[in-house]
Amino acid sequence: MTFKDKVVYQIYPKSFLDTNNDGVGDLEGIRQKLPYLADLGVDMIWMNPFYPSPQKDNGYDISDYTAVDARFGTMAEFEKLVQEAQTYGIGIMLDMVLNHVSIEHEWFQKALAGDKKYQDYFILRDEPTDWVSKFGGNAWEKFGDTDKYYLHLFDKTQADLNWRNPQVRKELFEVVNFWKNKGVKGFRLDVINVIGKDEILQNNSENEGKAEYTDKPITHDYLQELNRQTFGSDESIITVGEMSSTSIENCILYTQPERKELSMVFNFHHLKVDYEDGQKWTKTDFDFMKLKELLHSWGKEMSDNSGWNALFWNNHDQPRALNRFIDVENYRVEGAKMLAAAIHLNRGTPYIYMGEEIGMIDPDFARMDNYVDVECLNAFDNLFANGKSHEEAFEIVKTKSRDNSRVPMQWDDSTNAGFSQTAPWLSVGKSYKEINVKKELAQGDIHSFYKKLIALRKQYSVISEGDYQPYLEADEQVYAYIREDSTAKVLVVNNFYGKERTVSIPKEFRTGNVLISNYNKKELSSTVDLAPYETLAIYLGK
Ligand code: TEU
Ligand code: CA
Repeated sequence: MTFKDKVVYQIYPKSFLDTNNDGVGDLEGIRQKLPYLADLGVDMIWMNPFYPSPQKDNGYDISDYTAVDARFGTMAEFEKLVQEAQTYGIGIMLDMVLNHVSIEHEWFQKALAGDKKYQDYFILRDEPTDWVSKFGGNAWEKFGDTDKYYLHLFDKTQADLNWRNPQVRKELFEVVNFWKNKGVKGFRLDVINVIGKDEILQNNSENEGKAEYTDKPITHDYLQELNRQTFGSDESIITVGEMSSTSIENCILYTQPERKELSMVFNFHHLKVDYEDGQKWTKTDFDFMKLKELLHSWGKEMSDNSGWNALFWNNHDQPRALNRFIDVENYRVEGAKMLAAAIHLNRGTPYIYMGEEIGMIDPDFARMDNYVDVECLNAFDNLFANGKSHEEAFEIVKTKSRDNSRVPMQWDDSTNAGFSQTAPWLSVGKSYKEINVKKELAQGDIHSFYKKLIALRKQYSVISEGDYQPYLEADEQVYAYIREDSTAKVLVVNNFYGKERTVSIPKEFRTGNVLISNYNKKELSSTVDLAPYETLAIYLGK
C-alpha cells in the first residue's frame, strides 16, 4: 500500500498565483511555488480542472478533455510542471470530470447537429423525471429544438454522459490514459458515484431523486473496468473518488484493495452538520455530537473493513472550516492547529486545501456582487423568491458560498495579497494583511505545526497504518480516538470548544509521551485539563 503515509495538497489553479498578470492564476504560478510546497512536505498536488472550458462551473464544465486552457498556460508548461514537481518528490493529481461534459464539447455539439452516434453519448429522454439539479431547478433541459430532454445533474451547461454506452467508456478511459502517459501520479474522480444510471429512469420525489442515480451497483463495475483499463497498471498511482451523498457501506466497497476500484474516497457527511434540516442554504451553528458520531462511525467502520478515507476539512466547494467550527475571532490559531491534528493523526489520507496551512478564513465580502459562483447566485434568487429579505439571503450566501474558499491565495500584504498585479477574477479576502504566507513564515506557527504533523505521519507507522477506535464517545466537547498497530498506540484528544474541559486518560497512556500539542503540554496524569481548542496526542510504544 503505497499511499498511506502520503499527504495531498489541493490547489485551485485559478486562485493560486498569477504570473502573467491577467487576474487568473496559472500553471507557471504553481511551478514557481514548488519549493514552498516541498518545504511543507506534501507528497502530491491535486489541481482542480484547467482544461478548456466555458467556465460556467469554473472548469468542471469541460469542452476538451486533453488540452490545457490557454488562460492557465500551455501543454509544454504542464509537462514542465510534472517533471519539476517530480524532482521534489511531488506527484501531480488531476481532476477527472467523467460524469458530464460542457454542452460546448464536440460530442454534445455533434449530438445536437443530429449525429445519432453522439446522441447515444448523452442521456436523452422523451419525458423528464422529477429529479432536481444539484445547482437548483429540474435536472432536465430541452435538447435543442427536438422533442427530447437531456439530463444534467449539475448546471444545465453540464450534460451527463451515458456510461451505459461502451463507446463512451472507451473514450473516457483514453482521456485518463492520455494524462497517465504524461506522468500524472494521481486522479481525483469528480462525482464518480453518480455515473451509473439505469436504462429506465424513474420519478422519485423523495430527496430530490438522489436514490435513482447514487451508488448504483453498476457503478462498482464501471470503476473496476476503469481501474483495469487505465491506472490499475501502475501501483504508484493514487485515486480518490469524490462521492456525493454516499454511504459507508458503498465506500467500503469502493476502497477495499482486493476489489480494485479506488484508493480512497471523499464523503461530505461531516460537512453537513451545520445544515438546518439537511438543507445547505440555511444558517445555523454546527452540531458537534452529530459531527463526532459521523467521524467515529466512518473512522471505525472503514478501519474494521479495510476501507480507506480521504480526510479533509476544506476544499474548493466548502466555506473555510475555521469559520464553521472555530470561534475564529478569539482562537483562530489554536483552532487551526486542533482541526489539523484531528485529521492528520487520523486513519486515512489527509488533504490540505491551499491557505489552510496559514489559517486562511472566509473573505468577509460586503456585497452580493462580490460573488460569482453559479450555485450561490441561483441559491440567492431562490431564497429571495421564497420570501427571504435581501439581507437574510445575503447572510446565508455569505456563510455558504463556494467562493469563500476560491478567493486568491494570500501570499503577502501587498496589493491583491501578492496573488496578481491586476484585479483578480474574484476579489481578495479582507484578512490578507493579517493572514498571509510571508507573515506566517516569519512569525506564525500554524505552518510549522502542519509540517510537524506531516513529518509524524512519515515517522510513525501507527499514524499511517494503525487502526481506529473511538474514545470518550459521550463527551459533549471533545473528539478523541485511539490509533493502534503492532508497534504502538496513540491517543488523540481534541477540544472543539473555546472553554476548558477535563478528560480522563486511560491508565496505560499515563506513562506515554506527548507526541504533539498546541499548548506545549508535557506532563501527564490520570486526567488532563484541556485548554480552549487544545489538541493533544499521546504516544505509547509497545
Ligand atoms: O462537486 C460535487 C458536489 O456535489 C458538490 O460538492 C457540490 O459542489 C456541492 O455539494 C454543492 O452544494 C464536484 C466539484 O467539486 C464541484 O466543484 C463541481 O461544481 C461539481 O462536482 C460538478 O462538476
Ligand atoms: Ca495568469
